[in-house]
Amino acid sequence: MAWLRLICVLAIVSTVSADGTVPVGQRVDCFPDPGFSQDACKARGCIYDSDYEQNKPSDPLCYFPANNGYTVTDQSVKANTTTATLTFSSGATANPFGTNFQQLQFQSTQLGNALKVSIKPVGTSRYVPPVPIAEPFIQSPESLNVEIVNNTGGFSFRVVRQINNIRLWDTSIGGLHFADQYIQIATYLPTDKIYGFGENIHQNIKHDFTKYTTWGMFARDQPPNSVNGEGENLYGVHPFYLGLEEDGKAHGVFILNSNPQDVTTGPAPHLVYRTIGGQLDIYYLPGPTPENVIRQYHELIGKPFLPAYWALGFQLCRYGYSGVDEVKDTVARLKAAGIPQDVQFADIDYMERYKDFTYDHDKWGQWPNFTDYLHSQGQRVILIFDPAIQADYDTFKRGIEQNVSWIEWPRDDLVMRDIQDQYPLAKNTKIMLGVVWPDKHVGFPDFLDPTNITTNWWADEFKRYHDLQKFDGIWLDMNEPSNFGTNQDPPWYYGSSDHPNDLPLKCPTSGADSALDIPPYKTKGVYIYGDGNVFASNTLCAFGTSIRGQSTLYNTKNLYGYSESVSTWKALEVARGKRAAIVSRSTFPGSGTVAGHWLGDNTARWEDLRTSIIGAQEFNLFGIPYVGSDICGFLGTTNEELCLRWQQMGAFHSFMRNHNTAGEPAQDPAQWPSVANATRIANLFRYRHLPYLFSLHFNATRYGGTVIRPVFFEFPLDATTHTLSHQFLWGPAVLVAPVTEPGVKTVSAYLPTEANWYSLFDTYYGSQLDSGHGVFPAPWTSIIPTFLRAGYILPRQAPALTTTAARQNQFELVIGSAVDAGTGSAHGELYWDDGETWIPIGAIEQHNYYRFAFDFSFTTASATLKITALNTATGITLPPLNNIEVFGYPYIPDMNQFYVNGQQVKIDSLTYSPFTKVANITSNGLIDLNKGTVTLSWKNKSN
Ligand code: MIG
Repeated sequence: MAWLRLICVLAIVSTVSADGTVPVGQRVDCFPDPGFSQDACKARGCIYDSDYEQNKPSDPLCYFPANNGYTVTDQSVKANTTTATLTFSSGATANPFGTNFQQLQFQSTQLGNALKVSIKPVGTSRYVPPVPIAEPFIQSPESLNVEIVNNTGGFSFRVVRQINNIRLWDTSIGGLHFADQYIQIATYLPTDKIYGFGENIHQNIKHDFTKYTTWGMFARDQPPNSVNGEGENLYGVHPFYLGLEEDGKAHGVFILNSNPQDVTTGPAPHLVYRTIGGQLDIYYLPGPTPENVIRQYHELIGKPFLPAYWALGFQLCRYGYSGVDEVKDTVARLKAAGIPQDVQFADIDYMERYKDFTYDHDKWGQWPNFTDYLHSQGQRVILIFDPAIQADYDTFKRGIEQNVSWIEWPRDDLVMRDIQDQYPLAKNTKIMLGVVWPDKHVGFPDFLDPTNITTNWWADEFKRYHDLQKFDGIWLDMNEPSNFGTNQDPPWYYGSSDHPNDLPLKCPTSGADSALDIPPYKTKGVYIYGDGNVFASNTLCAFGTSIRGQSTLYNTKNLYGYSESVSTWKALEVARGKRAAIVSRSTFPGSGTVAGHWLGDNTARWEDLRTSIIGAQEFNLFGIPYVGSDICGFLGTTNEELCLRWQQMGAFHSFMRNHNTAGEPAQDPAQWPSVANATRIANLFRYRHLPYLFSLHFNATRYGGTVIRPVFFEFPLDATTHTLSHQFLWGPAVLVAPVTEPGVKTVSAYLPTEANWYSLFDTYYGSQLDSGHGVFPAPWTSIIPTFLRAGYILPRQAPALTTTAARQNQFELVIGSAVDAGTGSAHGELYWDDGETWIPIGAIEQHNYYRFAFDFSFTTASATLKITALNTATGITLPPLNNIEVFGYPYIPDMNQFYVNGQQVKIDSLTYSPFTKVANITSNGLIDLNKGTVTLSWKNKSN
């Protein structure tokens, strides 16, 4: 046995043994594509391991040697920039998917306390996404350093947290390659507590590093699979993660690249990042708190837009409404059931044969009138718009006349004449015509057009349409972009009753013109769908041109939804001129500056309810806090219990919309008395607390950061929180524990022990609860377990059936006292504005708004609530603050000793329970917030 022991010792002292083998847990896969065999592996010059372990099927058996083929041949340090020239050694393992550039330039730059590392070939310019990335001076109490290593393992670099030398990245794991169409970089990680990367379905909020897992990042019209997904790429792309280190400090890493890409996480813990174009621009953010990291990230990519206040109300949608009458009945049904509703949607049904900027004059002829009616009721309308424009009607014609830019064929001789020649308007163009919902072929606007022609045309179309009917918000679908039946023979829609047999788009699959469509490495986002899948599946050809001919979809497809959102922001401003909301299916870093997101075509299953809780938290990391799922489930048939629980949970998501696909039974909440009741209760709770939710959004717009927050963000030192996937926080102060399974009337939840918590739901309302693990009642007839953190004050407002009405109601405060030796305190704030004035991107500081700080404290003898107007607005009248509820109050307030600014005032009613320790003070006109800073105080009864 002596030899065996020796091997073990070797493996411990050195990760790389003499023959170049690498332990199974820290490999960089040399065969991420299909077709693996021993011979194929060796042909790549990689190391083959014949020792397949049945129970570890994800271990790479073909892997790169643990060194980098590049060595440092030149290095210089100037001010805050380190530059190095890397040269590829002739004997090194070659790039399996192309020829490595001989020389790379490595450059690291300090951005204040953050760091940017760029790696690109020397002497060749590479595509960089045209996304406005501010490279600000990021401030943090912590700094990051970069260290270049050049030893027998070749070049590697480390990004080190200065204060404790923790290596956030260490690329000495090997596997650096950089060819024209295959770029790979791998690194050890300091922690397996990694959150983010998207858009994918994650079963847990924390990544699983016990095995190798690869995630596709390639925008695709792909319904999420919440049951047995395998890393599918969904609608958007977010190459960003947050890492939580051993000591509770957090960092962030953002890779700015918009080509098809994927990432593998492995047990070392380590990760391997692959992209098939562009260059590596990697941003490292020092935190050190999780929320710091996210704010720093949003400083780079842009802070989230502020939704109109009404856009925080409840929204109802479905695909397949038969016409206006059905919508009318539905809205009336909700109202009769007392369910608050702010927004009614119309899906593509409203259009005349699915053409944007039209409506069906038959079944939807009354829609403009109904829109006016909804407005008279204080309600709003959001309409769907698809990006693709049918090639033979006015909107398209104006586009041609105005010289709009489109996704085009790269050369005239490639144009599919049998399609093009059908359309006089398109005949003499290279516009790449595809097929979506409309009856005839469609063109795809190039929203990255560097002139403003395309955006101006788009905005003008919205303006013309808005003149016909006064929609309020905009729903952007199909913008991956999605195209029907590409390269399919016959395409799936042939013979469909709702779609003519339009010739499908064919993209090259061989020959010189297929270099982009059939790249050497196609990424996980293509491979996962099996044989026959290519870049163009479900979309346009990779070589289709964009940026007015300067680039290709190969580079920019992942930006299509982002760029459409930016153009639509302009359209909203021009057409409507008031703040609203845009929700977009495809997103990229920066999308949140102009749009929100719904989590796509989920299915009416408990699994989907659960993954949507994770998805909403992730999109808050990604800078898109205006996010939610299709409540009750989009695909499939929902059921009473699932729908009820989903309505209850969805009431805490910023974008709260029930949506259902065509052909399924109606699932608006009034379909079942129980769901109607639960929704009414959940919505009333939501509407009551909207001033708090709005304030959270306002903060995110001002500073970046999250609205819905993973629990560990506030308690990074509490390891139990690190894996809590299905509980979440509303800002710092409210913890929500949804019901996520059938047949239960309780929820097991964890209340972080570093804090104290009060019940904010029906059971034990206002009482302090034991921290730690607990089981809480969750009947169908109340809201789900929700908790107020001690030390925080929430602003609220008496609810109503619409936010329009609720905004006129009295303000209230609920105070969760942090009690210490008979004294107590709590703090909070309220932002308030008129709810719908347009705010240009980045102009929140010039906006007309109120901000109040609330500071509460008490002693045995008395209590003081100081309200400070930190910012005041003009022309806005605030309703009075009439009610104050104090949790954890140990004394009996004396009703006859209340003072406003020192002047004694009369109180209409006061209740106090020595058992719950809740004091409730009500008085009409108690505090006039319009007067600005004010102090309320009272004395306690002496025992
Ligand atoms: O091909 O507009 O994700 O919400 O109802 C389906 C019809 C097109 C997909 C969207 C979904 C919407 C549906 N759309």
